[in-house]
Amino acid sequence: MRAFVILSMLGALAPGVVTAAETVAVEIAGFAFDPPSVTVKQGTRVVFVNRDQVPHSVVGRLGDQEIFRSPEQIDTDESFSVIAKASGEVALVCGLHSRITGKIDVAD
Ligand SMILES: [Cu+2]
Repeated sequence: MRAFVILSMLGALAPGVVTAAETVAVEIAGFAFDPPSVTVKQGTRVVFVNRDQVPHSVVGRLGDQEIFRSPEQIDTDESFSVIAKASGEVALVCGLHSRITGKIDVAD
């Protein structure tokens, strides 16, 4: 089961209608997720925004399963969104810089 729905890529809406109850922003700035850890309710849209002058990407894993992956490069001031559809602790990592890590806790 996919725990997240990829809502948009680089600002373009994905096919299908997906509604989010709330939106939480996570920036990638100074080679770190900011905030590094967020707790959200199911149905929340999480928007990742790259504030660095180099590209980043975002990969989400639940346990050893990859549940979402952004385009290979999110450029400066571009964003990528997912909607949390299931509960659990999602580990985040930049696909280009493995030292950039974070977490989304999706509460029931
Ligand atoms: Cu990166």
